[in-house]
Amino acid sequence: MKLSVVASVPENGRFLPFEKSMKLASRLGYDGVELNIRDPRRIEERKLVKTLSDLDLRASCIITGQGFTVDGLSLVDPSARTRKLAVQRIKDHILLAGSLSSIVLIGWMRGIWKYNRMRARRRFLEGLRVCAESAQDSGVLMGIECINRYEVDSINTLDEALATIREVDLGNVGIVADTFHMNIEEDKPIYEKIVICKNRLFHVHVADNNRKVPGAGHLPFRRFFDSLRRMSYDRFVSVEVVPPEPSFASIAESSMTYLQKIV
Ligand code: LER
Ligand code: MN
Repeated sequence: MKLSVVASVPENGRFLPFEKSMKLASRLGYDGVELNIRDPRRIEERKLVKTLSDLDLRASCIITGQGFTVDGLSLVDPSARTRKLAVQRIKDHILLAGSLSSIVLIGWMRGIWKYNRMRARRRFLEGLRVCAESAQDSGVLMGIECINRYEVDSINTLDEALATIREVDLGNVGIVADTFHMNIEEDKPIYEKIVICKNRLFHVHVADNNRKVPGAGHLPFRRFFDSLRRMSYDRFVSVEVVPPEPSFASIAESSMTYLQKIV
């Protein structure tokens, strides 16, 4: 099992504070960082790749959700042009993920389904399949994140995610589980439920029940990590605190202090 922590990648010109954060993550003993990126074409890719490799940090995963929350791009948008732009944005993330050997997370870019659930599901699967086929060509894995119902109105649970990836039927599409969302949505404790993902668990986000750092609330992380070990899970577990306050440094430090005792 490897540990990473989420950081936002700045768009052109504000790289220095990010570099400082990366140095801290490396010093604290993280194996990698998870990258929150709005538009991969607007970041300094060469600098990013070099910084990570100089610090011996891996990029665990790319979070793509700002494509929807900032730019309004979703795979189920009523406009075919917007759906096409959403697919293109995800393909841009896939290209970057190819050079970083990271996975690509599909969260908020699934959009909102409530206006016509059947049509939305069809459009989502169509878009996802196109992206996943291009990801396959670049050797990139894609993970559908289960997100709680107060944020999105589809694929809230691991069972729903498993049904979805079965339908897509491509080996490079799996699940991203997030302990904060699981604690809201799942019918069993997080340590019991996680095992249903088996080898389709591609990535894990950890935050406590209050979405603060692990250990700041009451989620049973020891038992959760026991389950991951029993599953022989050897991919990344990534700290994702929302909002990322008081600072990257504080989140990275206190999470590592807690996690190194139980991982
Ligand atoms: C969304 O709530 C979430 O958990 C993030 O990983 C962004 O997709
Ligand atoms: Mn998450």
